[in-house]
Amino acid sequence: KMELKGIVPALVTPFDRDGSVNIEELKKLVKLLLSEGADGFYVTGSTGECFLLTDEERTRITAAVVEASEGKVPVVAHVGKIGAAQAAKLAKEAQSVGAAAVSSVPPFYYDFKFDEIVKYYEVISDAVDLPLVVYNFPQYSGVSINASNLGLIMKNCRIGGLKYTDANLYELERIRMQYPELRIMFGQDEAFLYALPVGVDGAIGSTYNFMLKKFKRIWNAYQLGNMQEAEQVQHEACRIIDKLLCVRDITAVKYLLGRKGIECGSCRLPFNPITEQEKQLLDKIGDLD
Ligand code: NAY
Repeated sequence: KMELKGIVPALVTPFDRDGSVNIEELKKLVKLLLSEGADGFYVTGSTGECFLLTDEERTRITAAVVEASEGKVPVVAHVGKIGAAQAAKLAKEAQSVGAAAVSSVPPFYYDFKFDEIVKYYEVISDAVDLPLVVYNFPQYSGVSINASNLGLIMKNCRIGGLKYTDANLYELERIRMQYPELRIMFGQDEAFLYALPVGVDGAIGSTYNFMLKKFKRIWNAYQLGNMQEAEQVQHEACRIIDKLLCVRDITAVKYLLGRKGIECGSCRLPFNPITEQEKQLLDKIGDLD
């Protein structure tokens, strides 16, 4: 029942004016997205500003999202840290508050060797009874998880899936062919439709916070073989993402959610606050649905 598939928003973390986590707005966002058909939630990931949160905040956020989603969809908690023991501790806490799976980017900094990275995942996996979703995001982590080295992690961990946030669809195809049973969630919203024929099980992304309905339409149209509609909506989404990327994805997503009545505040320092000029650019975006 708690299968990871479909369109899963990588939730933003709303903050109050004083900079503390705004649990009320977060719960409001979860309820809104459930009503729009979210198939799960990915919390305290890159979009959720994970590395700018305390451990206590991360667990509190996971607990709040589990509670607000009322067992209807799986909640995946990103527990990534640099240290294995620290990540394992967060994973245990995520399990205790009801997460359906844990996930982590590879440990970054120090240029860890791949056997060290495998060990890191092993320590997390051993600490909990939950499946582990390996998070490949080479652009930010500096580590590439690919068809050649993924097996080393899979041999030693209870793998629940792979979150693949990279533009290399050839590598994605190689992974899919090599592991037909592996659950793969794609992480580049701007290329969502083009990853579907590779055989991904769904997608996790930041723009599903505010334009989930568009991506549900793309997904449904694709499943029905209606490629023209699927392409048209993907192009609409891409023109919105063009503007988002002139700002910064997280900052822009937070601002745009204001239109839907969800007040997210700014990102934490050292992220810059949004400027008036950036707001004007984002205000030009038409219908989000
Ligand atoms: C997460 O953990 O928050 C994510 O899944 C991040 C996925 C995002 N990728 C990046 C590079 O941040 O949703 C995407 C991205 O914001 C979107 O495709 C626009 O580029």
